[in-house]
Amino acid sequence: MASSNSSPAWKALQAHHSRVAPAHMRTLFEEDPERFSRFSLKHGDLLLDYSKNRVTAETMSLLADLARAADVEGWRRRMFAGERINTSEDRAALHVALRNRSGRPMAVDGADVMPAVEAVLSRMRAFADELGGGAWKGATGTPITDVVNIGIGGSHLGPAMVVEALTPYRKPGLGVHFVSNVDGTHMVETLKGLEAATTLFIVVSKTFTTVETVANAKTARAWLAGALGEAAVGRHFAAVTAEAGAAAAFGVEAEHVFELWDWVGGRTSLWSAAGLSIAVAVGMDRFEELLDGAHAMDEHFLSAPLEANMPVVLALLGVWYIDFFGAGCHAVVPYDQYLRRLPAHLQQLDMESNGKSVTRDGAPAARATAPVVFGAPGTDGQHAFFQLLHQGTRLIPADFIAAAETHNPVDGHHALLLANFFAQSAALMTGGSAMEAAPLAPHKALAGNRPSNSILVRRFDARTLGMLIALYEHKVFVQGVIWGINSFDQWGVELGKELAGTILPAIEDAQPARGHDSSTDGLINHFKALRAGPP
Ligand code: G6Q
Repeated sequence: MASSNSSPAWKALQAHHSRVAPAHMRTLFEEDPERFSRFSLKHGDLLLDYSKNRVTAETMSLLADLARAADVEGWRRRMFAGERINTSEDRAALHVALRNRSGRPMAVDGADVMPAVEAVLSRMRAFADELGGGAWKGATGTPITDVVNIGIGGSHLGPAMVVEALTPYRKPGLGVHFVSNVDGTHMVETLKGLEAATTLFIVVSKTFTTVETVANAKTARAWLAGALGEAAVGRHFAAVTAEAGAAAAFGVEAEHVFELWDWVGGRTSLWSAAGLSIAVAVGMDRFEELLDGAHAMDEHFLSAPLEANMPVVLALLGVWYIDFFGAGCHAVVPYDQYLRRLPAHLQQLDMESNGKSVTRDGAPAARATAPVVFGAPGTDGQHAFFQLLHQGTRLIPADFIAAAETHNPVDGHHALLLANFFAQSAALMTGGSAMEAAPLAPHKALAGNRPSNSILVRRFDARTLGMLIALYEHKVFVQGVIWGINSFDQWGVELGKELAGTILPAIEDAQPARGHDSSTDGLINHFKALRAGPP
């Protein structure tokens, strides 16, 4: 049971909040020289410094009480036990099995899923080796040089983010591209410069019904068949899906279909064959290092006490700001160009998982849930939205993420980058009054007391990246538990998938649109008039 607003844990935090909210972090640091070591955690090469938050030891202890009252430990056990915690879809959420490197069985409905997981991993290895080694020949007998991943949402964001993040580990000679948008531009621009004879498409769709993916897959097939003939399709398509029949009907040969299971949610599927493009891009050894890293975070999440549990601590800090300070946003700023797509991945993970206003049992949520997650790489973000972080009227907690080693050590750039990483969180925390006389003084003053977490790793490699992504997955899960919501369904997205289908006939119909609201009819009819050309 999630604790209600009137539960002792919640009330204790409310009372505590009114006492600590006015405190400035600058003072908290002055009062406690040990604050950094008291409020930081380390697991492997990953350090989480959460000392620049508006918390005291008592805050953290009361927040841990809240987690206990919400039975975070029980839900964690249920998730790892493969129970059907995704109640509205009556499914387990067992993505942790995909990176279970412990040798222990993991079961859904009493059946160990690990043999099937291992079997798919070894098929992925064979596929990635064959492609990477040039042994996979297209229909004309030439090796494949380019792979195009077709998928959207969870079947796109994670793999695309990881492939880019692991650019330094890319296999030479093999281009990996991503097409997600139903806007034909995405496919057209991607296919420019590619040769059908040397291109292979991986269609990733758990359902194999997603309109965007099916449309893109059909366009890709037509392009391929147009160049090489229908008979060539089999050598140039693979699929990752829970619906093998639909993939076969599309024309993908059975030996090129990789299985997904209903207990794998889209936004946590990059660890499965949905990450096939990752395995192709960096090789299966690296892919398994990614799994190893995630597994290391899973073990930490399972075993560390709540107070010293990184995902739990991050989750509780988020709840603290969202539900007690009224914060509505959360910024994610990776100080690493290769992690450019991380904010988009975390945006989906967080907002699709916890962007809910009803609890598991269908009652209205008693408190605010997921924040608006946004971000951009540092230092670019500093020149875009940081002004608002420093001086805006809203409190926006931020996560800063950086590595001690760069993959590209050129002319002091990394020191400059890291100097910004350290300086920004410090400035947000301390603030500063301007050495300026009126009237400019108020404009230049930084109030400070703006919270951030800093995550510092040795180097962004596959293992560290796996840890980092799993850290956020579990953070989001814990927050869902505290809010009493099901983090694993996405009915808003499902509904959205159907909406365009009802409009499409009105667009294609020669008659003016009618019967929708007047705005929708008006827009469609104006669109038709524009498309028809000048009157
Ligand atoms: C993720 C969501 C959603 C999904 C896409 C693609 O958790 O469920 O983003 O991944 O809509 O769905 P398919 O994989 O079924 O095409």
